[in-house]
Amino acid sequence: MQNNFFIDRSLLPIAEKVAADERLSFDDGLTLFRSEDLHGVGRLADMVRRRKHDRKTYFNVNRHLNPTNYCYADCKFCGFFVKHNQEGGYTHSLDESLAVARAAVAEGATELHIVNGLNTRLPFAYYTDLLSSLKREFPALHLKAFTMVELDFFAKFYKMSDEEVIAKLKAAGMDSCPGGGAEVFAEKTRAEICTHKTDGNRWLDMAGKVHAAGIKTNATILYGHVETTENRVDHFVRLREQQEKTGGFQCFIPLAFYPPGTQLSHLPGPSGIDSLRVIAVSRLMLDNFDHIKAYWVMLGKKLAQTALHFGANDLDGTITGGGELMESYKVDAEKAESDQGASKDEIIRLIIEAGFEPVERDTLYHPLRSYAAAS
Ligand code: V47
Repeated sequence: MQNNFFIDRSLLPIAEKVAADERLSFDDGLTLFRSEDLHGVGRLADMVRRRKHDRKTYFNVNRHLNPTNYCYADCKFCGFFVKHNQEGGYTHSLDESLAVARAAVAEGATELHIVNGLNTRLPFAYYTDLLSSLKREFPALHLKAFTMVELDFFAKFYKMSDEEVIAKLKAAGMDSCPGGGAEVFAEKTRAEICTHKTDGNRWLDMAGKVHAAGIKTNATILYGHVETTENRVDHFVRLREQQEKTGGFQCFIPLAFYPPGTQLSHLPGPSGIDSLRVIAVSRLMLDNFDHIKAYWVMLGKKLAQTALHFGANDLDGTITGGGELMESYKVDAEKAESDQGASKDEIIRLIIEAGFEPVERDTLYHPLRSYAAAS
């Protein structure tokens, strides 16, 4: 039943908390996910989004680099990485990676987003040489490199302490870390989809150690596979608690599961409605995260644009091509529209069309340039 505020009655206690800027509980999270009033949930998320950022919507010019796709982890949701005994594996030489960076910088990229498979046939120097060579040639290029899962792998495989791994990578040029590898923290579900990988608590612990070293990171959730509603809310609450402790998360990115080519290809993947709901509930639950990203590569441009009205305030980067991992998940509609990603002009147009004000940012959310806002 609705009231004068056109919000379902069951959401009213939550609406009061949101208006008073109070923290929502685990049960509030479940209520938001289970509410039939998607508009109501979206309006509450929009209220928070506007309180934090008004109409500002951020994007950056970046490029993904995936130097090696060999990985021993065998995650069921992953359709990209391969094992050493399988076809289709590659490891870029240093020169190949530098060529990717060169092309990105020529196109105006301010960030390189670097993620790898867990490759058991490379020395640690492969990664430090990569970072230091990139920094030598492009001192101003921000290197957003390595997930918490990779850092955990480095510590165990190369027999170093976490602190040592982080310090060596930082010295070589790691400026911040992307949010991948979080998937779903809840133990039972995580064990079902990624048996051989860093567990949820270890992921959070490593993020805390990276924050303690003065390095910002992002966080993600992979949704729309076998996870439950409780798993989603649990994920938000654990991230929120970690943020209270170490405060280094910049941005949260819900990642819509893309089934083709994975061991879970029989699943349908999340609907557009579900994606809007995950974005809105994450905005409402993660009150101590500044930014929520609608990652257009996986959502599709039109849904990402809509998500700006459901709590998201960032569209991520333009992706000027070359990131094998992300290219492989780009939704089919987007592939048909453009194999080259989105141009800066297109991202700006998407944001203005949605009624927001585009702000080009660097990786650490310093504004670089604002564009004419929609009136
Ligand atoms: O960790 C893997 C996810 C992540 C699939 O920090 C899949 O700014 C959908 O973390 N369908 C890597 N998703 C990407 C990532 C990311 C992307 C954009 C921005 C940032 C950031 C981080 O992609 C993996 C995993 O969770 N993933 N397989 C799939 N089939």
